[in-house]
Amino acid sequence: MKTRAAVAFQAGKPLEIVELDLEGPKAGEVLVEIKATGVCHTDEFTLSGADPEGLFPAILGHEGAGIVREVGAGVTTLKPGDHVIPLYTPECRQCPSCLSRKTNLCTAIRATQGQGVMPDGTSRFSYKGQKVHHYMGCSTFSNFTVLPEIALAKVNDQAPFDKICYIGCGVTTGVGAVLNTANVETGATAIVFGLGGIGLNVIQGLKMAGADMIIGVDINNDKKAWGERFGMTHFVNPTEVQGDLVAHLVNMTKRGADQIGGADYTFDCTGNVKVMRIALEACHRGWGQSIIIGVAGAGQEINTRPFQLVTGRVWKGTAFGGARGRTDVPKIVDWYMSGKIEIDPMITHTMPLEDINKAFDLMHEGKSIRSVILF
Ligand code: NAD
Ligand code: AHE
Ligand code: ZN
Repeated sequence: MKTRAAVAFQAGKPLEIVELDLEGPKAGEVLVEIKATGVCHTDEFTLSGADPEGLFPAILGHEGAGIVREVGAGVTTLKPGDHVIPLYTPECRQCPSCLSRKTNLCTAIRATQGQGVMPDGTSRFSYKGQKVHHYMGCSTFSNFTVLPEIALAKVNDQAPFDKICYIGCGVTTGVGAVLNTANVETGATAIVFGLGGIGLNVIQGLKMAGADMIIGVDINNDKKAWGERFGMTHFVNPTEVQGDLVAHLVNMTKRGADQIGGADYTFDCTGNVKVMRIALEACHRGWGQSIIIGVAGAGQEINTRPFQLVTGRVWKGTAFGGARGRTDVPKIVDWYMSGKIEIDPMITHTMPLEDINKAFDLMHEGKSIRSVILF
């Protein structure tokens, strides 16, 4: 069949809207009509050329929602008409990682996913006879896409696609980092670096967990009102801080008889390795945990004095907020439907596929929280 998609032909170049050829689903695969997709900073990261796994040409996009149109042989858990969210972190429930119960990082198809192909080693997309790569196993910047059955979460069919697509990455990552990875307790003190599409969901998760002090840090002053809208209690713009930012944050979080400052939990939602160091060092001595969410470019490394860890600070990372997609994503959709979490205000812009490059411009200009493409 034919499908309309935004194709990344080259790193650093705008996406091009073209009509491609799409092969139907093979055994264990599912054809999905994408109805809406968010544009995440990770799409920008890969398009920029900074992603060591970046492949071109490719159809980017990993934050979608849509409807099953056809299933391949052997597919038992989905049928045409089901509403689904694609999962860049699948859940096979059979691999050693899934069975370990210690991680959400299913390994069933990770190797081929990173090579931009389906589990059988081939791509379903082609343009003028040339192969076009899949991306993060999802390729939601295409009106139709093919995914493995284990990479689809079946969700409430009353939920609006233009909102729940955000659960395919940003919402689940931010809220999950708090509830699954950090396991934040009531009364905690937290610092969130980067108040974008992920950071605001970290704040939303911190509020749900009952954190008392929630400090947001961003170089863009427009993000102050955004953070406050979701429960941030204090805002810091590092460019306006006199002296050392770590000392400033530690000072703000001084409490208890010994007046030792530092946050119980910090979250990097910037992808900047210098910020990651500050986030670790702004943690409380003895127990503070810093969670890395941001994705850093090829060749970038994190640094700190080992003494920071010797004295009890913990560095952790999280992918997809530690969520097991087929189990957790339908629940998060239900949280949205029952009003337990908010999504609507964070979707600041919607546009047709033809305008997708505007979504990247808005992100670069710091003007959007999430742009959503409607098919
Ligand atoms: P975004 O562009 O919406 O937000 C980034 C925010 O960081 C912006 O508000 C920006 O002003 C702020 N910022 C930039 N530099 C800063 C600095 N030095 N100090 C403080 N704030 C700064 O991006 P997003 O969609 O929220 O994504 C954030 C990061 O999370 C990206 O690196 C993305 O690739 C990554 N990510 C990771 C996962 C995961 O599973 N680990 C999932 C989604 C996104
Ligand atoms: N390809 C990059 C890494 C990118 C990365 O870390 N991706 C996150 C999701 S970001 C979603 O917006 C992730 O899930 N990582 C786990 C995994 O298995 O990819 C690189 O540096 O090579
Ligand atoms: Zn993402």
